[in-house]
Amino acid sequence: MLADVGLLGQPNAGKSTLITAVSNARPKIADYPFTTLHPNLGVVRVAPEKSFVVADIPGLIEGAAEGAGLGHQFLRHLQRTRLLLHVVDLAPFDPAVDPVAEAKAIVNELKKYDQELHDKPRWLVLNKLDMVPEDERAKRVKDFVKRYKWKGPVFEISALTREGCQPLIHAIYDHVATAHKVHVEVDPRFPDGKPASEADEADAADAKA
Ligand SMILES: Nc1nc2c(ncn2[C@@H]2O[C@H](COP(=O)(O)OP(=O)(O)O)[C@@H](O)[C@H]2O)c(=O)[nH]1
Ligand SMILES: [Mg+2]
Repeated sequence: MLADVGLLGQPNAGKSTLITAVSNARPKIADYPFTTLHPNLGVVRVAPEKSFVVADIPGLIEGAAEGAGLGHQFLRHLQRTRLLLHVVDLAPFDPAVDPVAEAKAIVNELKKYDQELHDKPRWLVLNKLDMVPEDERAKRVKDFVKRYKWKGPVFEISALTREGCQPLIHAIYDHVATAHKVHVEVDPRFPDGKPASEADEADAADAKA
């Protein structure tokens, strides 16, 4: 695994702003999308003993499955995460840009590249809600979800003002902590459970003797 969570979204969706808002990572905001091959990793601390790792994968664009914009490297990184957060700019500066079409284009790349990556748990994170007048937000979100035909989890945030970011990181932590547990329980190398500590290993040795 590279990280618990991978960020996915069009350039300018607000991935770097989000990872900066919730973690210790300090990527460049609004950087040229293809200046780095390497994902930015950030630790998100939910409570003193509770944290998870998030990876900001820059530069995922249409054509990535065919290798555009170093697409293969980025998609490969996403395979090594447990949960994908699909960040969508719900208030694009250019009114000709349709957020639904943008979102579909990215998901299409996942599907073309690897069905398993497409089928990985993926949550929708609708960003830049601060740019939408408060009395229009509910309608804008509802309309997006309907046209995008989305049935999974949806979070409404502003990475800039951090509105909605706390409920998101708590939900992620709960998901990731559960996924870890399930993973350990079904680890085929240890059908009787993985030795968790030296004490357990000593118990196992005692049992053999
Ligand atoms: N108003 C507003 N602007 C945002 C928000 N999130 C990101 N931005 C701006 O959108 C631009 C692109 O953000 P960035 O995080 O670099 O996007 P990335 O390409 O997905 O990493 C920057 O100018 C950010 O300041 C948000 O929630 N609200
Ligand atoms: Mg970025």
